[in-house]
Amino acid sequence: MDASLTDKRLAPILDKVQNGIRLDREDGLTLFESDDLPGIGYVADVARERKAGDTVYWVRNMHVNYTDICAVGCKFCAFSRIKPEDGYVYSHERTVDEILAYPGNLAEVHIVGGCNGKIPWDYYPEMISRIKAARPQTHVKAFTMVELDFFARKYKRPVEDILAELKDAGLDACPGGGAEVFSNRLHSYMFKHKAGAHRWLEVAQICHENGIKTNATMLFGHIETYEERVVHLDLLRKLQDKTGGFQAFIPLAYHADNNDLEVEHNPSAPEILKTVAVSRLMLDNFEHIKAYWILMGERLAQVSLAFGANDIDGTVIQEKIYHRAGAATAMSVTASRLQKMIENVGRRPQERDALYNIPEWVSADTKETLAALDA
Ligand code: V47
Ligand code: SF4
Repeated sequence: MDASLTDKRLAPILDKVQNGIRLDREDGLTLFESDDLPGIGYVADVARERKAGDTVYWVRNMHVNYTDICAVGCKFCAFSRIKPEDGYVYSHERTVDEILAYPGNLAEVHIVGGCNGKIPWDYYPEMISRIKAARPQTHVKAFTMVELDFFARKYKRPVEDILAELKDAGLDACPGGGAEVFSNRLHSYMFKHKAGAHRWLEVAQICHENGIKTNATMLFGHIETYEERVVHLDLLRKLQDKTGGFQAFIPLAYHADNNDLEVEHNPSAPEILKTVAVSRLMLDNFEHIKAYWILMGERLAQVSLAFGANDIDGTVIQEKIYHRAGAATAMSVTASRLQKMIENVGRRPQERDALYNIPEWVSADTKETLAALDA
């Protein structure tokens, strides 16, 4: 047995990974149930190296949470405000001002908000077209599957129509939030008033079939079981086999403050690392596993690069969802600090846009560097 493994049940899993054989649900469960964290990390690192080499992606991005008013009432959510008078809706001027205030190049704006029944439909395409007019180079990654489902129900239009109009306005991709855990048990207890597993996956499939790439997430570390986590990952993998439309998977560690769920503690660092690793191993058809430093902290995000992650997300600027739920991390980091975080653990930072292409300004820099070398 490989000396890096103390749990002998991991040996056949490592063997499968080394031979490019897909892990099954039972393997996923074995991994989650194992206490051999270094061993799990080792196996995930082998998978990461085969898939992504030494490159770690990062992005110049910012978040816009256009409204916090939401009557859905998910038990774990500290972000939403039920009464309109307690919350806000950004005017387009405010959104554009925030976006223009970003210093220098901006590759991606990440836009999510509550399901606010008082907003008229036109608000959404107009928000995107105003952003595009203000910053034509910036990709707009906006609206989770939950928001798209809400729009379809609220404005009584098929998701396909909604997407077509948003695409015309400039939508480039969708974020991966709102998936929570694909479990009927948890859906009816924790977030019964929004899309469950079947609808979330159906809307994602519609996005992919209409040329819009999306991300996927899993909210873990509360009352879900390991079996439920494995089912979640397996369902994502099945849809990815069908459409190839997912770009990145982001494991979202539960934050316990200021919400209605009777779980008072956050998952531990080992549990977070294990979940990153098992995600990398189960999601063999996902190119990118993202360590979201905002919820892990910078140090743990760096460590997670040895547990299967190959993307560390972005500069962010102003994060509300996790900070209202108790995150003690900073609200933003500079581009140079992000790159240093990656370099300091021996990996190669690669700047990206929302579609994992290299932004134009990087190509220009590279050309300049090459020209300087030739001179
Ligand atoms: O949808 C809400 C989750 C998500 C809590 O696609 C919570 O690139 C933990 O999806 N504890 C929003 N999680 C964040 C998100 C995301 C983040 C970064 C990048 C991308 C991407 C997506 O956060 C929500 C929900 O699943 N969430 N409350 C909480 N108390
Ligand atoms: Fe609303 Fe999203 Fe919060 Fe649920 S997680 S209450 S849908 S803002």
